[in-house]
Amino acid sequence: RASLPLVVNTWPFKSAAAAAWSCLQSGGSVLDAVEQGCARCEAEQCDGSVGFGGSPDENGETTLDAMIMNGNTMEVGAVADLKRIKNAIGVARAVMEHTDHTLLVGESASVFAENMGFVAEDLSTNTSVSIFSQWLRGNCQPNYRKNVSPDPLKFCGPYRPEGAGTRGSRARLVNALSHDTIGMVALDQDGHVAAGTSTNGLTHKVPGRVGDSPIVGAGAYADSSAGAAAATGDGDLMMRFLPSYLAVELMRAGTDPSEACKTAISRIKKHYPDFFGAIICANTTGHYGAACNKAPTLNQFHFMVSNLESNAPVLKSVDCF
Ligand code: SD4
Repeated sequence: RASLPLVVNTWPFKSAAAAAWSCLQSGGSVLDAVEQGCARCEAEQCDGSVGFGGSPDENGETTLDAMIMNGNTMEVGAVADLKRIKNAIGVARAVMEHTDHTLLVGESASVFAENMGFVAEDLSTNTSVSIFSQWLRGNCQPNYRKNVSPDPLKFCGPYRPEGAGTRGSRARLVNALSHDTIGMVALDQDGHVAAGTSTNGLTHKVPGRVGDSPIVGAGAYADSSAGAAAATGDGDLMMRFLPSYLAVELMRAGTDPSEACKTAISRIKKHYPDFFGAIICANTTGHYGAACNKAPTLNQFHFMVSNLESNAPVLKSVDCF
């Protein structure tokens, strides 16, 4: 049954869902709810794949991507390749509220954040250091490079096994580490809609790599006249199809949210049958849906729904197709 207000988020990130729901219930706006929900994941390092201390890149550094979108004004704030700042979605919101820009990246985004009063700190932890040093000690596969001879890749040492840097190793890595972005949509009774994401990207990514999460229409999209959506999964592939935008546009045309999510996944599946990814969405009447691609390590996708029916976050799941 549909009901508003409503918060839906990717994966079983219950504490993030609870933070967003209690924010809405205590009079916060949908933007506050999305920001606080995603920030909870950043602070708790949800699955090691959101926030500091996860997914070291080829240099061993953790960098963050995040975005937030106001479906009333269509304003967006986003940061990508953010360094040294833990609260990426907070910085994304500051971009939205204190600049005329949409997306700030890299070192300059970090300087912006520091100037806005965000604390600069090392995003490495014992965990991220050990993931990185294990990779260096092991076969040190450049998982996300293709068509390169070993020679230019000095950082990995002399040994590189056959097949390193092929899509095969990439698919294994994306799945094996169960890399899980938080994507969240929130809707209130007055028709306000917001969406957001936060992630630390992919482990051993090429430095400078930005995924789908901070890209409008890819990682998330919100339009108070239609609904909102957020995606998770292999961002390098998914961002080519703007799945969140597609789901929202389908809902605008009257498609049921589950079908809208399925169509967005199908569009990607046609080109990349085994891609790892899922999407959630909700329309302005409070109906929601989710869909995921059946991949070697993804049969079922779990997500959280919070509305007045339970007055608390409830774990839902959908079978991948
Ligand atoms: C990315 N989409 O950076 C993110 C990762 C993710 O589930 O969502 N994994 O590609």
